[in-house]
Amino acid sequence: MGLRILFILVVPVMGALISCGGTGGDSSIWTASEDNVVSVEAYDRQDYNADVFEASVGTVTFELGQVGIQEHTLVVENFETEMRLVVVDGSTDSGTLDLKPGRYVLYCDIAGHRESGMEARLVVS
Ligand SMILES: [Cu+2]
Repeated sequence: MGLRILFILVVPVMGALISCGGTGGDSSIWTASEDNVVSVEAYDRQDYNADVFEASVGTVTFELGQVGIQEHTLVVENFETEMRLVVVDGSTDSGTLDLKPGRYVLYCDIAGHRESGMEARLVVS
């Protein structure tokens, strides 16, 4: 009798967990917060947390975090001299750019990282 009650309770919970897990992996677009902060995380597998970031026209704040132990940077193509964020030893970094509507490319400028996948789009509208 006790086992039967346990079974009735456990099965629906497992089903709920499985269905939650199935929906988690498809969102690679990251939209800036209401104050136009784009939060980027850099992973040891040489990738960022999203393939596409979205922000609003004007002053865009970029925040870079490090997940893992590798040093990474974040720059915006054609704006490399205006902002270069660096994370190392668990640090975070942030900076701002004034951006017009358009499509931009974010990347890590450490040798080989961009080619390995540390590149993402930024859509400003
Ligand atoms: Cu990198």
